[in-house]
Amino acid sequence: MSQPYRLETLVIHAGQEPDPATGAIMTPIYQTSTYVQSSPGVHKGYDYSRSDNPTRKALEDCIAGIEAGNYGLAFGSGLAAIDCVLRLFKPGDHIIVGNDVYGGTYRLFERVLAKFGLKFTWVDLTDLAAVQAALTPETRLIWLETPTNPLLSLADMRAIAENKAGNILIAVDNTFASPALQQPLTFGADIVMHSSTKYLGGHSDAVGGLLAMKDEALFKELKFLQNAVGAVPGPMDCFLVLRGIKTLTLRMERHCYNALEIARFLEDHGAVRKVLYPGLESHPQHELAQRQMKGYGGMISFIMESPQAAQRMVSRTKLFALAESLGGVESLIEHPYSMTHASTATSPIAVPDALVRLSVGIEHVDDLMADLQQALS
Ligand code: P1T
Repeated sequence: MSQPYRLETLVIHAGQEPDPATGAIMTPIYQTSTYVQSSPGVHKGYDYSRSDNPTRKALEDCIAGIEAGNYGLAFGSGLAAIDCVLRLFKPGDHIIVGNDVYGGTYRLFERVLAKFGLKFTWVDLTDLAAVQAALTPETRLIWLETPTNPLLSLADMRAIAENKAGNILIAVDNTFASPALQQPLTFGADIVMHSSTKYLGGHSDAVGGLLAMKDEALFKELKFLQNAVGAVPGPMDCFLVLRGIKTLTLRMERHCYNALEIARFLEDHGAVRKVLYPGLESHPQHELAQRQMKGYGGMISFIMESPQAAQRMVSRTKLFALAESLGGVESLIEHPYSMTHASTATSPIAVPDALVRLSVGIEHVDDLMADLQQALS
């Protein structure tokens, strides 16, 4: 099932049919490592659960459907999904990366993969001339987040895809927006990646990663790597993500509504120096956000007067829980400099130390604003 259905329908049905054996409407959790064969190599499509598992397959087909792709792959974490993409390349290959990304992505690239000879250039992807200038004959991949974690700047996916040479892949980490707000493959990206730990799962109860793509040859290479390297998720976690995705479009509507209200409230608050949210007219790429996204998302970052003020604020909220991660139904608050992005603290892409990041949940917005108000007072 793919294109004739709209996203609100696909999130519930893509990749999932009632179980042929029992009629169970929910995809069973196939909690098995192996599958009986009638003679060597003769089986019902599954031989070992690192290679394939029916619950995982349903999730893989689901992400392909909701990201407007043809193929999906599931992993044990978002970083495992990113790592799989990077294993397409060889020593000496060059990768352009946005200069604002999740701290763990930076750590994986510079502290793990650079040792294997991959070369990374960190570029402000809001500046198309800078992207052009960073291209070399060895460039094989442009890796981007949009909106970025944690500064919420946007990359113009269509413009970047149109301006690069044919042999360079574009991979978009769509974790912050989710396919409910943008489908990168429709803007010319080759690979879309998710930490399904976040909005896709939606309930802060499972760690996972996903990839989706259109091209069959690229899928085959990545599928080979998924099995050869082996960082796959278990069936229970796949089930939880499938269940979470069913309410994705509904949840995103409320995340977006609450976040815009809160962003406006913070922008008017005297204790806040600057609010970063693509839905605000003050955001430098608000016009691109209107063009590229169907909503502005549930993530807000803001800069306080000092690091001390930021640390104090994040320790004082009661409803917003102080925790890493994002994208769940409950609201979270954190201090990126010392928490999610601590691995970049001494790097050229360090985040401001007075920055606070919110993952705005789907509680009543008045309760959320009252909590922020008391924490800022
Ligand atoms: O945590 P994991 O499922 O491995 O996903 C890594 C990841 C990748 N990409 C983005 C944009 C992310 O935000 C993350 C994980 N981020 C957090 C844990 C966080 O609090 O920002």
